[in-house]
Amino acid sequence: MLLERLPVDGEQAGPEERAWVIWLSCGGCEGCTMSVLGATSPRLEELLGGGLTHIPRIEFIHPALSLEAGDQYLEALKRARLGQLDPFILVLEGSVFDERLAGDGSFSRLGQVAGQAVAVEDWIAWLAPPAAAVIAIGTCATWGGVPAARGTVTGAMGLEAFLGKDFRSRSGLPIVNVPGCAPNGDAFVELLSYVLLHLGGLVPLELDGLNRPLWLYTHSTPLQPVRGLNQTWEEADERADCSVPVRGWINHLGGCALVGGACNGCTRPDFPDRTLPVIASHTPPATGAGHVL
Ligand code: FSX
Repeated sequence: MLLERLPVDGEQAGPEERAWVIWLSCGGCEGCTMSVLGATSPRLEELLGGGLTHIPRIEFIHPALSLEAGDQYLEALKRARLGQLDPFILVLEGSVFDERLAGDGSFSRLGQVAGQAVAVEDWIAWLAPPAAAVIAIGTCATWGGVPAARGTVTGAMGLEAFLGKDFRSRSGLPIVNVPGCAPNGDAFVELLSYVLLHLGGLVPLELDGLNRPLWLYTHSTPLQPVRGLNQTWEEADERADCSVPVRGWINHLGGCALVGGACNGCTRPDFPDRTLPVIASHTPPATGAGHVL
């Protein structure tokens, strides 16, 4: 799918000087954040410093990395909801929980609004429609991932399942999916740069049938059994689309399939139940049976 820049009626396309990235975190391990911190080309700091041609300087509203923590972080979310941070890109890390299953509690409480406790899913529902673009980083946020594995009691799901496949951000973009557990940090920061250029009307944004950046998921690698899981593949040629076998993990170094490690298919929608069925394979030993390490 080739998405051309939207100019909304009467609006002039062109790069902004400043934009906000609002990062929400829900059901995940924060590995996506760690991955993005390691990006080298470009580095996240280059976006924050505003040194990249035609790319606006980024104000990064992140639950752990922003200087504005606690109430100040929430204040930024409230300002975005009121249209006071414009344009902003919404990024979700981690899967969305089904708060209807939480009874009187909550799986993901994030502050209060008008004295009422709110959950991350409320913030997503408020902030996704006015966002210029919405990006799901990591397999948890795209397809549900590990928190949605067999046996979950939280109803964990990906962002598309929560907002609907037909969701479009204010600029007309679908949710941009960047799967991987965790995804390559370079790939994500590069995508963020492209989205900003696209919103400025400078480049097209090419997505594939799963709304992944087309140029990042063109290479596929064969799945390999993970040691210790007695895994075999019925299909000889099961594969996963991933940038790591070509680009490595950080700065073209490291990364599972690039260094001879097993590919457990972490970018696939059926990860982990189909490709890394840890929960099905490892039943806890009976009390007193001891552990074999
Ligand atoms: Fe998920 Fe992010 Fe896997 Fe972790 O938080 S994609 S569990 S490596 O890093 O969402």
